[in-house]
Order: sequence, then C-alpha cells, then structure tokens
Amino acid sequence: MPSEQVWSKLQELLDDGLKSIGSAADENALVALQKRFFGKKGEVQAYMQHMKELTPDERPKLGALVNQVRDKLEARFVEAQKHLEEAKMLADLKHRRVDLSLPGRLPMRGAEHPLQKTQREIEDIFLSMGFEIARGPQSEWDYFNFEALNFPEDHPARDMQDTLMLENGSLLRTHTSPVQVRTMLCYEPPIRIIAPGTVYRRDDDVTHSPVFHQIEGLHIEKGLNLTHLRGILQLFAQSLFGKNTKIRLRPSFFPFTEPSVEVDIACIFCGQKGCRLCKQTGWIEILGAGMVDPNVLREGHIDPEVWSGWAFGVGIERVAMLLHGISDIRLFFESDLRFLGQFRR
Ligand code: 2U9
Repeated sequence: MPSEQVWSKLQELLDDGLKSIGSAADENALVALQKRFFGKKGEVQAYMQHMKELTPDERPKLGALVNQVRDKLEARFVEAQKHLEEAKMLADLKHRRVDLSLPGRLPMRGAEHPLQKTQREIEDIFLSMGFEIARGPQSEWDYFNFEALNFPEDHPARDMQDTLMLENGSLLRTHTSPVQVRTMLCYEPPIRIIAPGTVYRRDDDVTHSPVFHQIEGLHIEKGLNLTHLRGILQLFAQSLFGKNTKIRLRPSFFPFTEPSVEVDIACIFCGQKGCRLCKQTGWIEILGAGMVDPNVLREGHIDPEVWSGWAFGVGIERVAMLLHGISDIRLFFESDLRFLGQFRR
C-alpha cells in the first residue's frame, strides 16, 4: 500500500474508533471494541504489518503515528468506561433510593433468661437478709443426697424410677440439699445460706421437667423456732409477690425436717375469690419448709441440743411460672426467642 494511503487509512481508523468507542452502548460493547482495536490481531496492530512496504525513513514516522492513534483511542476508551460506570450508578440510584433519614437497624439485643432473672431476684432477697450463696456438685453420692438427709433405705425417691443414677454409682442430685449437708460439715454454726442450682428427677409433663432449678435455704442458730421461719418466709413472699401478700403454713412431711410445712400465698390472681389457678381454694402453694430434723443436724456434726435450724426449698420454674403467668414449663427450655424476648428489662 502506498504511504499516502496508509496515512489516510490510519486517519479513518482513528475517526471510526473514536466514534464507535464514544457511542458504545454498554460494557459488553466496550469489551468487543477493545478486542477489535487493541487485541493481538486487532486493527491497530495490523498497521504494523505495513512497515515493510515503507521506506526506512518512513518507518519510524508510521510507528509514531500508530502509537499516537493507539494512545488517543485508549484515552477515549477510558473516558467511555468512566462514562458508562457513572450512567450505571445514576440508573441504580434511581431504582434503589437510599433514605438517609431512616433510623439504623438495631442489632438483636439479648435478654436475661426468665429462670436466671427469677433466681437472681430470689437470691437478692435472701442476700439482703444476710444469707450467703453456697454451691455444690450436680453429680452426688447417695450419702449426701439421701442418707445424711434422713431418707429411709426403702424411700421411693432412692429408686431408679425416680432418680437418675450414673454409671460410677453416683447420681444426679434430686435437690440442692446435699449442698447444705456439705456446708454443715465444712463450717461451724451459725450458718445462714441459700443453695441455688440445677437438679434432676425422672419427671416430664407440662408442670414438671427432668431438669429443673431450686433454691434451698438453711438457717442454723441458737434458739430458732417456727416463728423465725414464718417471719423470714413472709418477708420473702412479700418481696417477691408484693407487700400485701399473705402466707399460710400447712402441716406436711419431709424426711429432713420435723415439723414440716407447705407454705401457701394468698392467690395473687383472684384476690382469694377462687380461680382456676388456685383451684378455687384462694391459696397457691409456693414452697416447702420445716425445722431441720435433729438426725440431719447430727449428720452435719452439729449438736441439736445446742443448735436448731430451719430450712426451705422452692422451685425456680414454679415461681417464674406464677410471676409471669406461664402455663407450660417446657417454654423455659425451648430457646424460642419470641418467648425469651418478653423478659427484656
Ligand atoms: C438440710 C436440711 C433441710 C430443704 C427443704 C423443702 C422443704 C421442700 C421442695 C420445694 C419444691 C422441693 O423444688 S421442690 O420440689 N422442697 O419442700 N426443702 S425443706 O430442707 C433441708 C435441706 C437441707 C441439711
């Protein structure tokens, strides 16, 4: 090809390239044009093959011109790319409007578990009365769970039907009472403790769970009698259920206390008119208590002639169900956030 023709063809290439790159409709079109002009077999490269048809002094001129054409096309290419990106962003913004005045999304907030909350509330009441918190193991020996607590050898609770036994001969504690036995053996009286914790029984229905939680209390001092028990449990019930809460004591039986009592509160739901929750009696049972049996004090190396004690036991699930009107114990253990979220402070 004669050199004049090369120059004019190169000019055509430049004009055509600038026009088509400038009017590329989208990114795909740009990519195709990039290949057409700048690819290894592209149109710009093709001009280099005309070198050999030129005289030696024309060759560097062609090289420089081809470079110029390539630089101009490349600049137009970068410009077109930027233009397309901006157009895309503007189109996006039209569709996805961002309202900067909207409030931010709050992260999920945790809540104290209702059983934890109830346990803490009960603990706080007894801590304010000078009791201390004691803890012990959940797998226990028969001695601490039953024998030291005056359970006869043939008591049904000692049966595998009622108690979860472990392979090494120990068992899952059925109440937190072994904590009090261990405390009596480790400390000199006077003793004023509460023992909160998880306990296990072979039991499973809407009001009983095989895993549940208790708080037991033990108060050992000289000269204690049932009136001390009554006074403190009255204060406890009033702190938990309201300052006008009345309590009553009914005779009962536990192997570890003598005498033993069940403690009821005047029904908080119907004001003692009689309802489904108090089974029309006007009273709701909340805990068991009694004067510590002399045999139990002796097992704890405490002389019943010198010291006397009273004790109580309360189920945390039962109190939480009463306080919040919950009718199915399984809700506490299902981790349903719709249930748990209601106990946010
Ligand atoms: C020692 C001496 C005495 C703890 C007591 C109860 C009465 C009682 C139940 C309440 C509901 C268990 O969770 S529940 O099913 N407990 O009625 N517990 S007196 O008496 C003790 C404990 C330890 C050394």
